[in-house]
Amino acid sequence: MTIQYFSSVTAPVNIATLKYWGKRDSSLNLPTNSSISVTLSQDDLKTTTTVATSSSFSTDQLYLNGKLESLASQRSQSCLEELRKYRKQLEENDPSAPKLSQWPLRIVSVNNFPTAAGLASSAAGYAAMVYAIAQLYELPLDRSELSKIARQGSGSACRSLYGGFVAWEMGTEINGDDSKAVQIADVSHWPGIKAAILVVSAEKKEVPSTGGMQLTVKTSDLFDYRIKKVVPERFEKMSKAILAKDFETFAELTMKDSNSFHAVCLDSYPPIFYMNDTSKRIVKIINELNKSQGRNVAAYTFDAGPNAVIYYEEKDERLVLGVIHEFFGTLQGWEKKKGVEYVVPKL
Ligand code: 2P0
Repeated sequence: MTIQYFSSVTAPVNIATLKYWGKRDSSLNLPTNSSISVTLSQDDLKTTTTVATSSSFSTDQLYLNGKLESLASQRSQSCLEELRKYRKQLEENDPSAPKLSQWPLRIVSVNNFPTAAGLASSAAGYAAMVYAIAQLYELPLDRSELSKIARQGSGSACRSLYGGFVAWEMGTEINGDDSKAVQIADVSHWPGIKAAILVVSAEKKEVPSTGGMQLTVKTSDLFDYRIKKVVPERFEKMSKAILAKDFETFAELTMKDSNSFHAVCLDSYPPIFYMNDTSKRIVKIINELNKSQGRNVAAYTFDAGPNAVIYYEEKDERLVLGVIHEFFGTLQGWEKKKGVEYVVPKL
């Protein structure tokens, strides 16, 4: 009889409110600045990954959304090597433990949202893969330790190991040992906060993040100011705003940081455009809404694509969704209306 071991997990998408953009070491995925994100609920945008290992498998295999994909990239190999290294240590300490580190893995991963459309699919994907294999291997590592492995797959993946409000501390060590995710606050700390995702386009993004950020690091004059002055101050203020449940400040910092990130993209040479005309319309609508209320009732943020995430507090849901409804159509699941589809995940 062939013995197989299985493990299955889900990892949710995280959406940065203080953006990671720039690497100081591209093989270890060490960032040029710390970042902050909000992890969406497990019930909504997520990756579900099942891993199996068996001595009867011939090679490592990955199926992503039903398609056989390569695991040959350095990022995937780094994650698998690290996880096997830890498993091997465990086997050396416990000779009765099965030698799973020597067996091939079969990884089956499914996203319930558009892949590579600027919706952080690589984040949920690598977080789920690392977490599933760590469970399969019964590794005695906490989430911060696992975040360092997931980071090597995709920088933003380290933040999806935690729920709620999460910081990725850039760290200073050359080997990346202190570049890890930590939880600022659990989602129950600020239960009233919500997010609406406006899917302007589900197409694959034109400029992949890795290449985009390397171009920015190399060519943008504004970039240095962003990482040395803007982000460090904003990191402190945003962490405090989250702990104080101060939506006014959180919203302002979130919108400013989205603007700052897209400004350094535009300042790259040749320039990188992620936002399109619909994205810009969303910015204007949210600004007008906030102005009309005399306070920030909503905050927009855009990643490496034209899709928007709108943060708001539950008490303002009717107002915020009403405005979105007015401009873009009904609010039923992923229904397509006037160029934007939207979903309101639970946080
Ligand atoms: C973020 N983004 O903080 C920022 C904001 C996109 C814009 O993290 O090269 O896919 O795999 O480390 O993590 C997208 O970058 O890049 C990203 P790699 P990743 O969420």
